[in-house]
Amino acid sequence: SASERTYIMVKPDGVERGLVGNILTRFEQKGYKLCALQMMQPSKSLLEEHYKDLNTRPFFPRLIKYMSSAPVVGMVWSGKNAVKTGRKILGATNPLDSEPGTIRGDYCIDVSQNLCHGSDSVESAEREISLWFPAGVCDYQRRYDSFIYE
Ligand code: DAT
Ligand code: MG
Repeated sequence: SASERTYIMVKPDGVERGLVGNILTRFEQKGYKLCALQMMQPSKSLLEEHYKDLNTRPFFPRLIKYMSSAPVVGMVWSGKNAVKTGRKILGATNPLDSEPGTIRGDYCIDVSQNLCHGSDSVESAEREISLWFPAGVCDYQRRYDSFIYE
């Protein structure tokens, strides 16, 4: 439905490289609705909770260290198929496999510095949105939606 939500995050490398506007613009121009936007320096415990499914993986300590190396910019976008299409806009996890035209395909090379995060299912999106935006996000009607949806 048009109210499907996803959590998209510009990682520290994306913030430091000045790619926040570029990443945000792709979701805006696609037609998704911005529901929340925040810059923050996440704590290790928040990152460990965010990535808890990966905590047995060998790269986990490096992942947490990288993710806490600079601020991140988190966003909530809503719209039809936001989770799956959001992942397509980001590109494959490993930038070596990401198609040109995707964010990762266009701007990075190493899987350990792949610029952005996107929720992988509706359930994880809702979990991540509650985790990163415990006070809630904006809910509003957008007149522009009549140009996006039939
Ligand atoms: P995604 O971010 O596409 O959802 P994921 O959830 O499997 O991918 O992994 C989370 C992040 O962890 C990923 O964006 C980059 C890092 N990562 C994944 N696999 C890795 C690997 N083999 N080596 C180093 N970092 C890795
Ligand atoms: Mg993931």
